[in-house]
Amino acid sequence: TVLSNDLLRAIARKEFFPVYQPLVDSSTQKIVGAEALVRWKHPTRGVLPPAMFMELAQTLGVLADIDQAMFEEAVKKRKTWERMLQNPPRISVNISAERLKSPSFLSTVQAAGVQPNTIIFEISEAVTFEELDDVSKYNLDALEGLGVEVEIDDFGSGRASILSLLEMKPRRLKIDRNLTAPVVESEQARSLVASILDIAHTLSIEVVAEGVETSQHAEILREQGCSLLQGYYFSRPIEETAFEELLQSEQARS
Ligand code: G
Ligand code: G
Ligand code: NA
Ligand code: MN
Repeated sequence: TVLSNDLLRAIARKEFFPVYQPLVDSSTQKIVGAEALVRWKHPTRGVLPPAMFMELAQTLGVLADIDQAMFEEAVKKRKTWERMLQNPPRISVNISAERLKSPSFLSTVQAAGVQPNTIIFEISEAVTFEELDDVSKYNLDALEGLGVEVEIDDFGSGRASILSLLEMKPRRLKIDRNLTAPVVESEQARSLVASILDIAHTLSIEVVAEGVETSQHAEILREQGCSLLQGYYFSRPIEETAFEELLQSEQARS
């Protein structure tokens, strides 16, 4: 198809770019992180979200290349923010199973020279530990030594969550927004979130709540023990200049 041909050329043409969504500390509500989410600036169709091209990218075998490009951009951006800001946020990038198992993965991460605690990989729970091959498991283990933290994304949406926590020992998990959305109305949803926090804290894993859309969500999830919050209540994913203005105005106030 036309879109396939466009997608195959898009990497070399540098048509992918990140938008950033803030992660805030639940007690101070200050920005401590930024999730980079890919967008495709298509030459004629405008800016396309991942839903429009990720599956095709996977089929065409270029998903790992997109992830790689986003990682390199994140490393560069973090260095810019270090020069620009007193408290630069960490940047998290999403990583596909394809990239995690790629033979060149570790050497590209190593070559990027990442300072500890600055860049995070988010691995969707949909890519459960059981599905990972030996290369991927080896790569995950090696990341810690390279200063890159790992988080499980969309926690509670997939399979074998608890076992994957034990085996992966991620630094953080992000509770899927389908679990956090109902906490305002539903006692049962709050109990579920409390159980996840219990398990996570037993394993010294920090918990991020996704999908925080209202002040009530923020308050309940903070009170329950989520140390980081992310969602439309704080900001939608926005372009880098807008994000940098947000950071600068926040840090100017403090
Ligand atoms: O930003 P948006 O809601 O459109 O993202 C949709 C989905 O695409 C999310 O689940 C997100 O994790 C995924 N995604 C966004 N950016 C990337 C990326 O750079 N690499 C991979 N593998 N997935 C991404
Ligand atoms: O799978 P992942 O968690 O990476 O998906 C991230 C996507 O979720 C982002 O692209 C963003 O558009 C969407 N998102 C972020 N915050 C919220 C929110 O508060 N509510 C809803 N419905 N979607 C959100
Ligand atoms: Na994510
Ligand atoms: Mn997520």
